[in-house]
Amino acid sequence: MRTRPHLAAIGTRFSPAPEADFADTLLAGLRAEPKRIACKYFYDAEGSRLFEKICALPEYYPTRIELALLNAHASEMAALMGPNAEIVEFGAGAAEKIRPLLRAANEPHAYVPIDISGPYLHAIAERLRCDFPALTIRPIVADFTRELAIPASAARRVGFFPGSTIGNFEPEEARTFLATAARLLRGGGLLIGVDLVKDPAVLHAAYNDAAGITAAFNKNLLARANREADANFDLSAFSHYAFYNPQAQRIEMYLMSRWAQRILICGRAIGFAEGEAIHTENSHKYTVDGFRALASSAGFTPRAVWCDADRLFSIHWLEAG
Ligand code: AVJ
Repeated sequence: MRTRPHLAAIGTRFSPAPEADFADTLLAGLRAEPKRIACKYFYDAEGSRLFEKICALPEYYPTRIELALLNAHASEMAALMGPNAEIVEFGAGAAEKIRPLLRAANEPHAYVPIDISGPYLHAIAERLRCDFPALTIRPIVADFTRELAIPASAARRVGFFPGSTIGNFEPEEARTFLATAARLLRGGGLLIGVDLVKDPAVLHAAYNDAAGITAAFNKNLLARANREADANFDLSAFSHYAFYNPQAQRIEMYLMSRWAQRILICGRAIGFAEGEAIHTENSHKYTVDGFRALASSAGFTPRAVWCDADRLFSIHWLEAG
């Protein structure tokens, strides 16, 4: 990420490699064995819009249930967050889920949405400013999976990390991320949404929607490569493939080459065998107790948990002592 000069020295790197641009990362990932592309590259402006459409799908329950939990328990959650808090959201996206909390919050000091997609984030921040004119909003364009850098603040800080984005980390990476967050949020806490293990048929449907929006979201990686990395992918030559791996307790998502082919990225050739796949996402699911144990091991004290009646999704308040 481009570190701004006013960012304080709380930055913590999760990866030693310097940030390469999309084309370089793409090329390296497609030359690796097996082929892969990190899921954060889904979220250019087009991918962010497609993800908003996923959130509205009948099969994709997480967004709907999490929003219902936030609406139902906003005042309790806001009370735990405390008065005059600086609320930092990791991966703010459309920033819809923060709204019930902002309405219930006791004069928040500021709202600091972090997102990887700059133009999208600034548009979202503008929209929020219209609806919350008294609120200080300080958007930060950053890749929080690489570095957690937030300007120093005298205010008590609380984190908001909804959507089960934590599920994109491997459990060990999730622990590292949480440990860094616990240091950053000391004296406050973290409100975090976590998708739960459940009937695999429900999980399968959520990542294989009938309207094909998840497939389009997955293939947007290839479209983005064509737009930004001078690539020549034929989107119809790849299949969206997503399934639940019950032993790893995660959804795995792939783009599978339907036949042997050769594509070009910035003039460099990449070969695909028939049926060869690019791994594009893992989305880990947790049990309530399993996630609380992970948070404890990262230095948080797990407190309240909210779940829907069917135990499809959970929101946890983790205290950073
Ligand atoms: C944003 C990572 C929570 O894993 O459910 C949705 C992304 N991928 N459909 C998820 C996603 C395919 C989503 N997260």
